[in-house]
Amino acid sequence: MKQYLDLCKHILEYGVEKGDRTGTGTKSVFGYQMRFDLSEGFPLMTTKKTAFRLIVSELLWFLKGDTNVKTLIEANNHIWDEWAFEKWVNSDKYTGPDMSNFGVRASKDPEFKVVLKEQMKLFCDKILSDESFAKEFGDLGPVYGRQWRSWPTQNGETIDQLENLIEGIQNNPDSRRHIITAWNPAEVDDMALPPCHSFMQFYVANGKLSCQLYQRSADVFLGVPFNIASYALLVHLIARECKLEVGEFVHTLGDAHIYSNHFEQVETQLARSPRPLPTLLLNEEKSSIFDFEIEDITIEGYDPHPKIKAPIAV
Ligand code: THF
Repeated sequence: MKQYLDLCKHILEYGVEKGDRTGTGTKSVFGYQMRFDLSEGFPLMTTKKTAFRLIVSELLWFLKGDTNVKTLIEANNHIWDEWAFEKWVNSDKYTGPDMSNFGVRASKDPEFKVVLKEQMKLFCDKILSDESFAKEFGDLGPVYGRQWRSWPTQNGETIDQLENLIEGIQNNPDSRRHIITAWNPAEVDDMALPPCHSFMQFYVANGKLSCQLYQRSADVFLGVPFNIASYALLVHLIARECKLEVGEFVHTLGDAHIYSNHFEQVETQLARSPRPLPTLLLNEEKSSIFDFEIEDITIEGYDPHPKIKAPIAV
């Protein structure tokens, strides 16, 4: 994962200091590209321990067309909690302690962080136990799953971009239209967070399937390791269904930034040497990408450096 470490170095060296929506502050560059040859091993970060099971449950959640955090919370995956929680605490029905601007406040005020954790726990418990609450406040709006599997058209129908993509790759591999877009301008304002990984294109040559992703906004320390592994997994799943080998994952970044409260963690990671990449194992018995469950997807030979903790910007 030298490519990733080079990206971190590049931002620290050439990035400009830039304010952002979350109020955290970043160092940022615009436009950067990495390439991962997926035949050389599965690109899961080895310079810090990265929770593969969270990456799997998130991708399966997208693939099933789901947009409600309930499914993730049931899988003990909490990476999307903040965005549902934000909708909840900004609603009329929330009567607990003031949670305005909770992301920035938690990073500056340890006492507030305790209160926030309590409220988040209450929120998650209610999502799990109260179905109508989960329906109303667990949903993130028309985010990835909705756009990938049921993009709404003007005449009231929906487009399954993923199914069309797979059919296209199987029937017309040379096509230059193997595209899925999550960026739906008509619905962006209804999403809890507009898509960061917004546009992907697939490509078939020499019996190998490649994918390029355009990511408009890249949280390089926390998000990007997840994004790389997630898209690598997606390529493996589609390649398997289309009886192709895996080619490259090309990762193109728009605003690529390191948050100011991640600088130290990045330095820690840069001081470590990459280790051999793990291998992905997929359950041979599952025939379709739509049938995969969490336990069908595992990795072997993963021996990373220890985890590095960092706060997420909301
Ligand atoms: N918002 C921000 N600011 N950054 C992002 O990367 C991001 N995402 C998704 C939506 N909004 C975002 C959510 N993805 C973690 C990782 C990925 C996320 C959200 C959070 C995270 O905190 N990872 C930690 C701990 C994980 C754990 O073990 O619980 C880590 O160390 O990896 C980008 O699509």
